[in-house]
Amino acid sequence: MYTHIIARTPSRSMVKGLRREDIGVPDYELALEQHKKYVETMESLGLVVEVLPALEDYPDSCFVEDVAVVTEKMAIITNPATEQRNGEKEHIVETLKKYYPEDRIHFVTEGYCEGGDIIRADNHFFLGETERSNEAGRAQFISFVEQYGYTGSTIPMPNDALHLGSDMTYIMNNNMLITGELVDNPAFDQYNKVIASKEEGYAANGCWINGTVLMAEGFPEVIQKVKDLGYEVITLNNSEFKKIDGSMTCLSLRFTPIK
Ligand code: CIR
Repeated sequence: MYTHIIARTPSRSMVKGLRREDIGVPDYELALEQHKKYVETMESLGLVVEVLPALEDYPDSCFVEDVAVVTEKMAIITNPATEQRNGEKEHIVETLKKYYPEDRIHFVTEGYCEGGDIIRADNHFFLGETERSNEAGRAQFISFVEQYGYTGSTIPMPNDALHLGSDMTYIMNNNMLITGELVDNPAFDQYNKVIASKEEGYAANGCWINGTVLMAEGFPEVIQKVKDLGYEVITLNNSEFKKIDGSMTCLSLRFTPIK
């Protein structure tokens, strides 16, 4: 169960957000509206939401999921791989200190990794081997989680994948929402795979909130599959974030504070 989320207001500079292909420039006003709806949806689900101010120097900074990984025992500040994003990590530390004692906050310093590449399934963390992390960063992350009794492993990724979380999210109860090449990876055979077709691949990133799954609208087949498993599904229009490779989970850190 989560009780809190942290989000960050998109900055006007988001029009310069990193993207792998150009499918249009985000409309800032529309992005603000979509972000507001995301926050309101979280509030309607009973969560306490802390919305941090926009950071104009960081076009991608609304994607707070990438700068930290938060659990019921501790928090890890990651180390984003791109020059454009690396400094974002400094701007989450003070906020996390409100929710975690300082000795429960760890920092990835030995290499790179980003939260979007890290998928937790129960007490195991899968780390994507994308260009947004390297071996040293992944190894340090795993060494932190192991100190708390969790386990971790790395997953080879298709070359064009941004993050592991772009192609896969865990929606609890052993259900893995998944698409693309990952479907055939035996590492996930122990899960019930809820497969999004190639055409609906964007919807493989769904955001589980206490039994409800937030999904991008416009992907009817996979949305129905999730509903058929008994979940409430809330669909949101995420179009402006999609233009800069953002999906449903990346707009928040979801957790229960320990302080
Ligand atoms: C980036 O390329 O880093 C951003 N434009 C998108 C990050 C999306 N993050 C996520 O899915 N966790």
